[in-house]
Amino acid sequence: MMRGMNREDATTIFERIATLLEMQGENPFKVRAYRTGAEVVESFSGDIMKLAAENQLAGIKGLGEALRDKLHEMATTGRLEFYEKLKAEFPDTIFELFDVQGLGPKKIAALHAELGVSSIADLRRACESGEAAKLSGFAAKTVEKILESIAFREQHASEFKLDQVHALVQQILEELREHPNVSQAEICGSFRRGKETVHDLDFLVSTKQPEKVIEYFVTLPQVVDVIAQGATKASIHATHGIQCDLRAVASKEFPFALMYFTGSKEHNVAIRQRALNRGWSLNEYAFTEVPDHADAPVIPPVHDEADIYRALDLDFIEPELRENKGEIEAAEHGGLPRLVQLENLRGVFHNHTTASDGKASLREMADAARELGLQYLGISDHSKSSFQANGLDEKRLLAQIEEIQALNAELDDFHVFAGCEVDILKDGSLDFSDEIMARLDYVVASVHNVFNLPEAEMTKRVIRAIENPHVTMLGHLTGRLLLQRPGYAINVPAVIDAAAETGTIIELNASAWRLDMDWRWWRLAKEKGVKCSINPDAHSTQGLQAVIYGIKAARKGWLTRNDVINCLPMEEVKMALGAKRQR
Ligand code: DGT
Ligand code: CA
Ligand code: CA
Ligand code: ZN
Repeated sequence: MMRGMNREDATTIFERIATLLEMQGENPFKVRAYRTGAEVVESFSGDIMKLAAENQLAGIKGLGEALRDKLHEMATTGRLEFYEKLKAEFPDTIFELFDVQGLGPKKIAALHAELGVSSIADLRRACESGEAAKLSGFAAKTVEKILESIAFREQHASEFKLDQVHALVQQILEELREHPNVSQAEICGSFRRGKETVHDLDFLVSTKQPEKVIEYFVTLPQVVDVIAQGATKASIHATHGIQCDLRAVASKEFPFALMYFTGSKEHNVAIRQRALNRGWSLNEYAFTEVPDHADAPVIPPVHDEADIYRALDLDFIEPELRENKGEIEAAEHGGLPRLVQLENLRGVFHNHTTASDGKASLREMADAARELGLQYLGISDHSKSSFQANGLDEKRLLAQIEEIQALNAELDDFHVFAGCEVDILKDGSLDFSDEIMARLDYVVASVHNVFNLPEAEMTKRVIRAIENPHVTMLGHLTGRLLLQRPGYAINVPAVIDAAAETGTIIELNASAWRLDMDWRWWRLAKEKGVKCSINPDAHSTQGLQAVIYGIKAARKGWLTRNDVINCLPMEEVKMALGAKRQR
């Protein structure tokens, strides 16, 4: 079945139409009609896209006939011809401006009309020359924020999020493994180490026919252009413009090359030093004896990566841990953790439905979670202050709890937990009363607005929220959006301490945009006894798949299944959710 557009996309399109029309100098009433239309679509209580699909929009205040028709078209076809045509009248670069944080549609229109700004490059020039500051509505602070946002984007311009590359990696590995001359194929580099973003992808194969395999690689369907091609290596650009390197080695070199190209560089340097200390040099092809080293032991045979570590008297170090952050010392004395695996997950919390800003209904989400082999699903739609996300008020929340109870009565061997993603307000109070939260199985508390508080104030705000006994877990701790905006200023160790003291779980938000709390903090959290919940923050059935990224990040944070509450079976997880209220 073809899916129409969701509310969020339709809102964005109306907003963009308003801005584009404004740039063209259209009649202000027409511009305002689209802007109002966007607000109506965004805040309408009820499934406006469903009504649009069924032509049931008549009588809704703020939506004239022209807009109703357009909504119908979007809801039924998933696109809008009028918008496509309008868009085509502008340079593509104009849309870069819409992604700049702190730059709303009104400002974009003013910049375009007054200064002819139609790309990020133009915008930077206008800000740096002082021209932008002369426009009304552009305080010095605004201009400064815009420049910061441009710099952040540029700094991360050559990085990719995991959702942009994950499927590509699987496809290319599959294609390489299908080739008759390939005996082994692996992905190395930062991707294998589970980094939250990657610069490029490093593939490795073992083969006796490197030229044939290289020739095959550069003609794969995902290849956009070939950067370089040699006898044993090649580099290409693939989908989204990401660079993919391929190395071809002989079978006996494969474990050495796999370890070398997995990195990290810092891990490799430390391992190489360890080899040198016993009289062996180690490179991407082999161990070799250092000449004149008097008492070097005999080099043992190596068939896989584990043999390399074993030869150096180390336990096997999982790729995610190879950052030279204590993993080598731990591997000397059996001190490495047994890392959590995707198969250990029994359920997921923090998921949205059409009741707020999700694309799938409660039942569709439950069916999808069950199909993934999970035993339980936690729903946590937004609370009322998140009006831009159609957050639920008390009445709608209580109705949803009843809907969930009815669904549970129907389902055997699967359970839906009734939760809510409750906004942490500016002063650290919560969007719902204790009385309302007490009706829920669990609460995820998150910051969704007022990001610009000083660090001390933001820290106090979040700590006040987690001191509430009904706050089961803390959502996306820093609010960062990878490659788009840094997190807000907050003292993470202080929050971890408070979570430990109050028995609050911290979320590992698994969305490829977030991966927040960051993997670099989890060892500290675990040391303090804080539990993790790997939360997909799914806004669609597809969104549940984000747990894959969350597992990578959890592994990178040294977490085991015992550290992650959603590895618990049904009865135990119920107790874990209730534990804080019982304290
Ligand atoms: P990125 O930036 O996301 O691509 O990160 P990586 O770690 O994938 O970095 P990349 O692609 O430059 O190199 C892949 C691996 O190759 C790296 O993790 C370790 C290894 N490697 C690359 N250059 C060197 C080097 O100069 N010395 C050592 N020891 N290892 C290197
Ligand atoms: Ca790489
Ligand atoms: Ca590379
Ligand atoms: Zn959220």
